[in-house]
Amino acid sequence: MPDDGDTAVQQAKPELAQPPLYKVVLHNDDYTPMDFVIEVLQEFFSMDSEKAVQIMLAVHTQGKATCGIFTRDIAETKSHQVNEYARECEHPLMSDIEAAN
Ligand code: NFA
Repeated sequence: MPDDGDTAVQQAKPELAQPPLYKVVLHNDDYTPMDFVIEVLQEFFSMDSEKAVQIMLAVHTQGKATCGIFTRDIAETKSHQVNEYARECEHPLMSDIEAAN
């Protein structure tokens, strides 16, 4: 490329690095109704009812399960939205995020 006098000319990289990914993790509790958890998984994570039941039961029996894997901003936003919606509906359901790798 021609020299424009700028000493900080960047070379194009062949590809950008992949951004770090985060899991949204849903936690079990003794009070949130199963149907409410299924509704949350369908609405916030676009699961069909079969997948939502499967993940709800994994949380119920194993204590926690991953609902989805996203970039950090999207994972944080989804987790906040789930926690806020559960609180509005007066259920103790909680999610948080964990580094995926
Ligand atoms: N453990 C809850 C119950 O028995 C159901 C539940 C599942 C809650 C998954 C939170 C997450 N009603």
